[in-house]
Order: sequence, then structure tokens, then C-alpha cells
Amino acid sequence: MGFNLFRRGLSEQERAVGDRLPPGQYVTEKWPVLHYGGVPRVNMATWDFKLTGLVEEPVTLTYDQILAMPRKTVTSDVHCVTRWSLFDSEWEGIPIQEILQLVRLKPQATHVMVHAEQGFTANLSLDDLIRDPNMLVDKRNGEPISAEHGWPLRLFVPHLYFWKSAKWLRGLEFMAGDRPGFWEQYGYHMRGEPWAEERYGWQ
Ligand SMILES: Nc1nc2c(c(=O)[nH]1)N[C@H]1C(S)=C(S)[C@@H](COP(=O)(O)O)O[C@H]1N2
Ligand SMILES: [Mo]
Repeated sequence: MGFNLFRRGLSEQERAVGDRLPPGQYVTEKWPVLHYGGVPRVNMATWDFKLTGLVEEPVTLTYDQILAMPRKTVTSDVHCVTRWSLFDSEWEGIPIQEILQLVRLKPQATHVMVHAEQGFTANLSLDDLIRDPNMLVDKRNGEPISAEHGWPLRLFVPHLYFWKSAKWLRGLEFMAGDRPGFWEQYGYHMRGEPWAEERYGWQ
């Protein structure tokens, strides 16, 4: 197979895809829907977003307060551990830095547990949380994200496999040390970096 590829050569387009497609991934044109359980019915009357754990003062935000925060758009690829990659969507939301400015972290804080509806969780190091493209997203390609894709708010951490980008986000809990989240307890990798193929286990 390698020989055939060599003989045929790669088109410009294939080369461009190769440079940005992590190992073991394929490109999808449509945005698949993937999650555990049903799509939660979100009650906006009681909806809130909480910053808890190792912070000097916990913060609770309403959806209106979230919508009033500064916003930005980021054009980025995303990579799912089930091997699809979606190229070049325009994601819009509130930069993670804006959210983190609302709290003072205690010095012991090294990781965060992401909390979503129905008890879904995902763990991240602070280093992975505080990346420039990361956001709380409510729009893709100019349209509000659908209920299946996590409306009213999802996390967006494009440098890791997409399971870390929790849908139906409800809060961030700052922790001293790492703890496995929902999929990580089922054997997904603690970090999930697509270029290193950190899919399952602690390879
Ligand atoms: N709340 C919640 N968020 C979740 C999940 C989930 O089961 N529950 N699954 C994750 C997984 S495994 C993937 S691949 C992406 C899929 O997002 P999408 O359905 O918008 O493509 O959502 C992630 N976020
Ligand atoms: Mo996934």
C-alpha cells in the first residue's frame, strides 16, 4: 500500500489534509452527534454555571450574565476519538480566559473537573484548560448549536479529543491533582491528545 501511494504521489489536497489530520482519523463533512444517554431537557429558569472547588470565592453565573461577556470566534478543526475529524468550523463563544478572570484560584489548583448536565464529567489539567482557542461555545458557523450538540453551552477544547469538550456544560470545579471524568473512568485516556493518539488507557 505504501508503494502504491508512493507511485501515485499525493495531490496537493491530500498533502494539505495529511498535515492537519491526526493519525488514525478520517475527515467527515457532516458534524456527527455522539454522547452517552439522552439529550437533556435543559430548564433555563434554573440553569446556572458554577465555578467551584479550589477558588477563593465560588461564582454562580446566570445565562444572561454569560451572554453579556466578551466573545470571539475561532476557526478550528475538531477530532473525535471515534476517528472522525471535522475541519474548519467557525466556533463562537466566551473565551475561557474571560471566565477564569472571575475567580482567584488557590495555589494548590492544578486540574479541573468539567461538569455537565446528567452528571457527565471530563477532567483537564489547568494547562490544557487555559489554551488560547478554548471557549464556552454557543454558536457554530454563525448558528446557535442545536440541543444535540450541547445547547445552551458547551466547552470547546480543540487541541484534545472532542470528548473533553463537554456538551450541556454547567460548571468547572478546580482540583488539586487529577481525577478521571466520565469517559476516563471507562478507560479513555486521562489527557486525550490526538497527535499522540492518546485514545484509551494510559499508554
Ligand atoms: N455532556 C456530555 N458531553 C459530551 C459527551 C457526553 O456523553 N455527554 N460525549 C463527548 C463525546 S465522546 C464527543 S465525541 C463529543 C461529541 O460532540 P458532538 O455530538 O457535538 O459531535 O461530545 C462530548 N461531550
Ligand atoms: Mo467521542
